[in-house]
Amino acid sequence: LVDLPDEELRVHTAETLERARDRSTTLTEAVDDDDLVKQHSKLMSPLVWDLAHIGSQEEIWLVRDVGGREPLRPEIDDLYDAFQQPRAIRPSLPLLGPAEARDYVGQVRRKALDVLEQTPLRDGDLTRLAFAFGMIAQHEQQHDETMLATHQLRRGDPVLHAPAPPPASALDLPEEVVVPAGPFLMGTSVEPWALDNECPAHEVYVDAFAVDTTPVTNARYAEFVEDGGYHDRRWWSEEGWHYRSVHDINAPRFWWREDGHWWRTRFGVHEPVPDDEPVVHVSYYEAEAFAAWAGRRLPTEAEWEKAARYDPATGRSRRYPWGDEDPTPRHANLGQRHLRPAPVGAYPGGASPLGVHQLIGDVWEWTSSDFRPYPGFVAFPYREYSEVFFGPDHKVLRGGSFGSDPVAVRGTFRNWDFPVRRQIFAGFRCARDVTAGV
Ligand code: AVJ
Ligand code: FE
Repeated sequence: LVDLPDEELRVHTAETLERARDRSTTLTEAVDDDDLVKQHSKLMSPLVWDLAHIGSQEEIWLVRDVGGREPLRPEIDDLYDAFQQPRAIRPSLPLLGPAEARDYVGQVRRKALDVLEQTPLRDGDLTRLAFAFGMIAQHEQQHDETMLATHQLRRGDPVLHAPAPPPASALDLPEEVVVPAGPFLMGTSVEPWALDNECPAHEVYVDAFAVDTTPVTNARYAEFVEDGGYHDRRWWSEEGWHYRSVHDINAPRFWWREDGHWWRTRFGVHEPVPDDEPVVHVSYYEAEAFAAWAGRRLPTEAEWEKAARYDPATGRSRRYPWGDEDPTPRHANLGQRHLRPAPVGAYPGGASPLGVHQLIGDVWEWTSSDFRPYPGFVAFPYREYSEVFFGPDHKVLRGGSFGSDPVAVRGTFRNWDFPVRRQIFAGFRCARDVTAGV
């Protein structure tokens, strides 16, 4: 983006906003109006809330704040304020109906594009190039991923369709590789659309460690289940065991057992659990228990990022595992092109220099780290994006899933959630300590 002439940057930005809107439209047109207004799970909003919330944020940040324009519908600000309205009560609010919500987001978008035409995109701070527009495109894509998770929780016949992901072409990968001890540059001070919590870049020393070359597969996870892992207190943290027991959790969300085989429901399709895909829909506590059972541990966030970005040949941190080039379908399973993770080994073109595969896309990966600010963190543009979530309650997830758009994933991108969450498209990979020289 930094090298694009102004006019191309404007076109790129408008196209990025349009791609997000096409996806929001797909996700909300796939079901009828009843389905849009109803709550499929207490954890999720009605789809029609997400849609109007997307418009409301765009109105507040682009139309009013950046554009200085008159409010379109100031009376609905509070209804779509995520902090004022807990998810569980959202269906009982006097929300815009489906037709009204569509009309509203369309009106906001026309004004936002007009603001884009009139606004200087370079404000002298090269790291914040057209940032407000990039942030709003990411915000819409994040809610699109949330809406995709709502679709996964919805009962009924399949309404979303997509081709199968590519097959594994990198075969016989080693189970793990060693990342050498030493410092690397974590986070970023130059990525134009990085969110506040990814900044600033800072050097971090990381001891040598071994990391899995791929996310943990369903087949491997099923071994843990069949070995009685969910009923063996040894593998679980105190909170994890409490959570497992209270909710009587015995397998990943959406799995069931029939005739001696594991089955799963995936966007309304019932199918055998595929052995070679990364496991998905596990909580942090389950990931942690699996790792303990396997004699391993989850990577820290710094370890994950070093495995993903560090280039031992130059000592530099890359934007992505494969280099500095934006993600393409050759690199990673992103953007809801496929409605599932791809088998491990399906993206040799996306491997890191050290040979770690599928760090970006497929499944979000739980790390052992709490969500905390980097040294020198400054909240931008508002405290409610990240700062209010810092602390021990949230664990960091990295790398994006098949449901994350490329604009909303980077080598530095940090997601966070409660350790009990399973409806998100989350899996994990394992790591272990190695002593120098091994
Ligand atoms: C970064 C995915 C945790 O969805 O709660 C959306 C992103 N922030 N609207 C979320 C977000 C405000 C956020 N996550
Ligand atoms: Fe939001």
